[in-house]
Amino acid sequence: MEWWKKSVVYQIYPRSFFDTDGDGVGDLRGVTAKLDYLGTLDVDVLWLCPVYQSPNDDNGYDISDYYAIMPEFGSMADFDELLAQAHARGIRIIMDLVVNHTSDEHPWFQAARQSKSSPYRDYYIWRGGKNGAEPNNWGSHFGGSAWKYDELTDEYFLHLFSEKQPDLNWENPALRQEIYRMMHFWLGKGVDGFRMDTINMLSKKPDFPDALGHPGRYSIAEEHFLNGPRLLEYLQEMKREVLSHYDLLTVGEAPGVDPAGAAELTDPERGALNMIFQFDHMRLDTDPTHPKPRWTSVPWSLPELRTILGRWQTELEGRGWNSLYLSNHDVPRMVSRFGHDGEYRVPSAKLLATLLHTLQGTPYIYQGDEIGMTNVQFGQIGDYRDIDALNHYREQVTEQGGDPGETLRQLHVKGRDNARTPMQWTAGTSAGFTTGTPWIGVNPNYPQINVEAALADPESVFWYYRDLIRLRREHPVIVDGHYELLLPDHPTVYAYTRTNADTRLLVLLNFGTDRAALAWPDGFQPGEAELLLGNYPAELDTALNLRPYEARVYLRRLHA
Ligand code: TEU
Repeated sequence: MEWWKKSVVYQIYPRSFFDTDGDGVGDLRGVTAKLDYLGTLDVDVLWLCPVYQSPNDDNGYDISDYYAIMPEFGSMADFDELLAQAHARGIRIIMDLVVNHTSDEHPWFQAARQSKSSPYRDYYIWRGGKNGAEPNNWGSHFGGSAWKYDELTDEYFLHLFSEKQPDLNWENPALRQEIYRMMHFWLGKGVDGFRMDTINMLSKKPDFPDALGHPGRYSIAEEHFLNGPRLLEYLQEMKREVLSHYDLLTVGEAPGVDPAGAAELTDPERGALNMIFQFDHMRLDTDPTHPKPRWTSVPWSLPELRTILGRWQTELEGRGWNSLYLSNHDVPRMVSRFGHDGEYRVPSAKLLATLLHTLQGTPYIYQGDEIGMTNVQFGQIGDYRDIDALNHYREQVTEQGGDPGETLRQLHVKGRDNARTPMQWTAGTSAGFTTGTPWIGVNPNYPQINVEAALADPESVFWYYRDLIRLRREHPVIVDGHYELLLPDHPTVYAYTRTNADTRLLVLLNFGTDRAALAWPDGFQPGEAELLLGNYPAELDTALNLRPYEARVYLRRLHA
């Protein structure tokens, strides 16, 4: 079995992880300093969000030099040291690969915009205007048009994200070779793979048709740039030229991909990647008919979550491989979104962790989730840092005169800064994240929720994660077992088995705040199976009656 199927990945957002030089910004030495902590958690792989040189319009997702480290994060020597120290502990490191766009401050773009005859012109996507306006009605993910007019050459360039993130033109073979060369540079240093940013946006429909989308001036033209005509061809080329020469973990961020599409991308022969991040469950609590679905929040239901996750389990089995995640740096904290961040914070954080670690696929833990960090409610827009949040507020409030309180509430529930507040290490000043002024406010709940307290409490969320990670190593059925749903109609309980040749695992998850009385599933009567892990003290009674947010994992040997 490939190592990346057996691994647990821990995602680090370096800016918010740990600051060693007091400038209020996390750094690479901060990651190195916490390797022992990560070793205690026992994760196998670290995914570093972008650490390359960047003007930080979108916190490193706007790269101005792929071969240099962002000075705020340290130097290339710091990076080499981190990689060596991680490897010495048996921890692998994957990098973020952001190649749908660069920063507008990248020398390629600087040259490209100077003249239509620059050899770099065609590294980006330029079009003339239409009737004195943008070439089409495509909207940017961060608001406004996806085209920006550049007076130097009287043309528009495409930016699916901020206007400081011009899209690269993958149609250009010279550009593709530059990217492969850069990938070899990092892989040559010994990095163990890539998380590929917005990878299914690389191929746009060449005629750039108008978006069908919503009425209104601009709309996000997913149907014209997701999974485009040449995507698989580009990725197969990347595999041939780069990926196949190393032993790597590759995971592509791929919104709008269904299981059939994922199977195509991750098929060991015809595909190119090990796995993708799918987005179906991230859209569960949004209103798709709204012009800005991402900022809406509608109640989600367990039956829908179960249907989505189950579909991915079943349809990808034997064809590709799943990645498992409930949060990352772009979405709210998972305990606030899918659990209960009040009274049941601890049991619900453990319940979600159980789900994350017992489905088939590779689990991704987002920093801070292992101590049950929650969303934050900043009181004013000035406390927010994310370009997406700031643009949204500007559009809603400043430009359209909307209600500031309502917009702030949207940021409280859905904003990306929820996940980006500093990692809470101690109950001391700034949660022990920095001795300086943190670049973004610390969540005020840090005196209760922090690593120091978690490590000291044997019942903490942290030690429960550590147990889950170890179970994965002890019981191959967690990696390879076939998934089967039980209790398909239960309103609050998600129950499933995972079965391989000699073992069956039973997972019971009560997503409700009420008790749930169940019949014992076949073969799991008291005495027939072993309780491997649970988030409440074991009950001695013989009835099966799950407590609020209770999670249990049982194991049964199939051949005595
Ligand atoms: O995200 C791309 C993506 O598809 C979204 O989830 C995006 O964050 C959302 O539409 C806007 O809120 C990736 C990165 O993970 C994100 O941090 C970057 O901002 C983005 O690409 C651009 O590089």
